[in-house]
Amino acid sequence: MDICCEVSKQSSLHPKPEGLVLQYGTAGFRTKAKHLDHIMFRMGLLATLRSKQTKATIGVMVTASHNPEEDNGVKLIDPMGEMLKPLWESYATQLANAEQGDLLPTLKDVINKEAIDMNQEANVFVGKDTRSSSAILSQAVLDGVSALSGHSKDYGLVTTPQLHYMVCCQNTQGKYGEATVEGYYRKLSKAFIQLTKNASNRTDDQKHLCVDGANGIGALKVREMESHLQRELQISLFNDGSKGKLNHQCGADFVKVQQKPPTGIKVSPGERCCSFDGDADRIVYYFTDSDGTFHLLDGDKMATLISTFLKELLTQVGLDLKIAVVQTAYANGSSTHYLEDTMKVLPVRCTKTGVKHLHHAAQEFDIGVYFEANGHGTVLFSQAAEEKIQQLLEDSNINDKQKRAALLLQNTVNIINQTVGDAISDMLLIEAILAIKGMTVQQWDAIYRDLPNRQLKVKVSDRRVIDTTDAERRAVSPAGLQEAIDSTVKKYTQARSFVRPSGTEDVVRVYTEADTQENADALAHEVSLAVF
Ligand code: 16G
Ligand code: ZN
Repeated sequence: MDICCEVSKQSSLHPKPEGLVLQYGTAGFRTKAKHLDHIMFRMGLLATLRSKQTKATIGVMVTASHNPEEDNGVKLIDPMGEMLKPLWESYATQLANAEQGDLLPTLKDVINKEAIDMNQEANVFVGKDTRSSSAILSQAVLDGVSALSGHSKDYGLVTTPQLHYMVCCQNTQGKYGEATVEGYYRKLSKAFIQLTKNASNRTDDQKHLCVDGANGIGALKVREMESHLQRELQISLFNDGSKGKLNHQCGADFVKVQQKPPTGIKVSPGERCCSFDGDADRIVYYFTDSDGTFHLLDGDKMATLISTFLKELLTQVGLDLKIAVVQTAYANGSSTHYLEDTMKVLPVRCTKTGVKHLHHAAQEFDIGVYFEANGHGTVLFSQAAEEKIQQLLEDSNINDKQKRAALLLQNTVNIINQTVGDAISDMLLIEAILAIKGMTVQQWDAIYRDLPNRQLKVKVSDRRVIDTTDAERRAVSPAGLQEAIDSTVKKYTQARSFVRPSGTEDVVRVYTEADTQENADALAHEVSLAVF
């Protein structure tokens, strides 16, 4: 059957509600699940075109991450496991918003613009999170792929980073690993076991970790992974989805925003805990001390621990590799200060919010450690860096200390999911580093003290009137806003503030930090008034 016929026939089973307009944003498409059936079908079509054009496997993940259970969303994954190229994001938006009768012409427009050979084979990997709407929505993606005669592989329930990993493995002919969930567990757990062999006399207490699975896919996958870890990590899993609702009063976003432990977790003072978000691409650590004070170890603290560890190993092996940390404006001022002045992991880069910006900036270095404060992050190693580490291991002239450090570096490369931030991979890396350094979570927390901070949302009639520059740290419009912020900030000590329009919600976000929580709160209040 001719393609036009098949697309028309199939798309009528996934009709677009007239007038509904959605945009492919930083998190792909995301809204109430009931509005997404046509979007899913069309993203199946688009992924097939992208696969034909790149002659590579493309991924489609059905998830709304930390959003409520009633929401859903979809994101496309490019050949190396990275986020979709911006030009194709705009095709995604055009295709999503074409009224039913305009779908074929819009599709043909993309085919012509990109000169796509429709005889080229297409392969699409599909994955989904645990939302009740995900099964039917991922079927709509599969229908879209088959309408253009593409081949699909349905991975079923996987975390977002697992699907990114599969796509990368497939397109590198297995060089990155085996494109199966079992292969993923084997690669990461093998590296974890090798790393923890370098930690002496760990007690059961040190091996123990409480994990809040956000009642989502991460909980399922941690359970599957556990048997591979040979009891080197002993996990108490909470919010495993058996009782509670996805992301409700739990998960990484809740913990980070509320600055308190999730519900559904029972822990003793001082115990090391972490929370995943709903699709397990974010993680934050925390503990509560004996007087009940809550301590959050967010993306900045993870970036600091990881970059310090890597820098020490590089010094030990004597490799001259350029390492940098990439952050966003949300990074706590104390972390930037510590990295730049104490650690001298130079340079520290600041980019706009959104994974693709950080990922891109991190690619410019031999080793780029990137984290958003919200807990999304990973480490990128350039090909040259990986080759140098390998050469070192083959060098018979290095001494035992260098050999040990080189092996640690190699296993660190293997434990990391370089395609995207990955809660499971980040958790294993952090656990391994703490074990090797013989460090408690309290000692890790004490590396530097976070400046008290506050985030607020402000509803305005049109958030697009705010335009920013300097990695979103300064507002260029409306006129006078930045001056108002500057003069308010001057009234406080150790203060900093910025405002930016959200990329995922119809609000303006306000961020402040200052010497005390009261001051950070008061400053946030004053700056919000200036935004109106
Ligand atoms: C998206 C981004 C996340 C960012 C957040 C900011 C990706 C995959 N996700 O969820 O990195 O922190 O948006 O949201 O890029 P905001 O613009 O509403 O503050
Ligand atoms: Zn997520």
